[in-house]
Amino acid sequence: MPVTINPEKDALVIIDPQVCFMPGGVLAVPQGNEIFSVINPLTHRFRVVAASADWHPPNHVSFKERGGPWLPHCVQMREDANFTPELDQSNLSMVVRKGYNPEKEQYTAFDEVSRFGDMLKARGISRIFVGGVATDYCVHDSVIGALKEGLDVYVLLDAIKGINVHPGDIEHALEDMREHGAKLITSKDIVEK
Ligand code: VGL
Ligand code: ZN
Repeated sequence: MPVTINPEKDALVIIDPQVCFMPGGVLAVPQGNEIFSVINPLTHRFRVVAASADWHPPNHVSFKERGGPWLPHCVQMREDANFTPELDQSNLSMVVRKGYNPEKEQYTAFDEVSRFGDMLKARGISRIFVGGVATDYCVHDSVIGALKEGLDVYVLLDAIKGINVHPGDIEHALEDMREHGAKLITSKDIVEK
């Protein structure tokens, strides 16, 4: 299904392209680094390019020592919260942080504090094309969050990777995004005007 980019209203949104989620990182997403051969060229085809960052305080409720499911990861100001050097940041125009409330697990980049949806709309954006990690956590929840804010959402299947803590998680996440109204495409479907 070819989709024509309109730079006035389309944004590329890259979910959590951070060191902690890349191979060698504490919450490595298998093959997570392979998305950048798709994402980096795409960053030069959009006027608005946004990236989210998982940005946890050291005592975050999602960490094992507080009963959560995850090893400490993406701790504010630490090396592994940085964007991976594999991401081409040269055309990055917005960064949005999430997960900073120590008491709240949050996988979506769209919330009342970040007001990411409003920031995009203020720049004229009504459609977003989403890549990043992890398909079954922050990509899924951010896509659902964006749809709830009335944005049109295209998920780029060749620009996302998931974890599959339980077999089938990635498949379910894709199906759920589709059922909520996201369109699942690949970068090859994107054409210039
Ligand atoms: C994520 C697990 C914990 C993600 C963030 O970015 O998908 N996953 N925190
Ligand atoms: Zn996290």
